[in-house]
Amino acid sequence: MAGKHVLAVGQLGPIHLKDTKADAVDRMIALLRSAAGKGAEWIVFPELALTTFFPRYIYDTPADYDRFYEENLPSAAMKPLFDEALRLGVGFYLGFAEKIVEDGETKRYNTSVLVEGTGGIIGKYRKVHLPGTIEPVKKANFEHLEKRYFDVGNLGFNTFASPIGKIGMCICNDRRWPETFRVMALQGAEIFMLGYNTPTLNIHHHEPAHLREFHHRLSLESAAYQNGAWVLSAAKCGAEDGFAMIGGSSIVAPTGETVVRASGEDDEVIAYECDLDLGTYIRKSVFDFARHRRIEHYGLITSTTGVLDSDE
Ligand code: ING
Repeated sequence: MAGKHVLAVGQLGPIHLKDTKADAVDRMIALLRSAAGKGAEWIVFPELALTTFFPRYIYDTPADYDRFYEENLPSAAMKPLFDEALRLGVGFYLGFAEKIVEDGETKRYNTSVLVEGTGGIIGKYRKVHLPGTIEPVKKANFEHLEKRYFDVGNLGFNTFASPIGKIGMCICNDRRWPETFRVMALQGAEIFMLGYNTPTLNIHHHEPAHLREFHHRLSLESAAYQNGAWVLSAAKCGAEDGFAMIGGSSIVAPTGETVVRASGEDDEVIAYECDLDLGTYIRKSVFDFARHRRIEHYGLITSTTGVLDSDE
């Protein structure tokens, strides 16, 4: 797909435990309207955009945490957003916690969905790279328990045809793994959309605070350049019940340059006229996969998980 399209990112500020899903949806509808006012054809919302980032808390039974999940698509909570997007003719990416019965088993996924401006659901993705732990580490006044509350995504990394071109989706920690983007770029992805909730404090390793934003930006700019694609990222950020998460929602060009970034840590729309042809030149020169890649030397990437013979 060629040509220029105005695309937007709808950053969300904090969602507190006391906030309802309807509160979150009302805020996203306001962002949607603002994006439409800027001529946007699509808007990207954050990961787990309907609730607070609940994997920071310790819950013992599904009865304690099932309230954070959606059991239908669209769920009753999401429906007003779906309806308004259809009325405005704007497509969107939405992150949410998904609870579903598959082959007779209850599964829970950290999921994102792609909905076209004509209302059709054109894609779904379930987060593959789940950070954190199953059991609490008790090193700070919060945890990171995505491995406790979500199953590993079982849909893989796919691309989805849309009126603005081939879209690839991922979620938060996925952006730190180059395999995420390469697998979708090998399927023709021209635009990557992702949401994230990234705590400012790393509870697993001592890390200077400035590195959080740097690694976020580095991951996206590298992905954009090395795959010749646009990258749109939406934060849910600010202090949720006092637990701070980074902002930095951004739109990155296929050259690897961040062309627009959110300025604050509250609800905010950023938009940019993305020239899809900018990606074409990157993919037909420095990263012309067909001409330059040598897969006969890449076998270890899919044949081994950790470092060979490592005693680390
Ligand atoms: N959050 C964080 C992220 O990957 C994290 C967790 C931060 C892991 C920094 C490692 C380093 O942005 C989610 N939700 O994945």
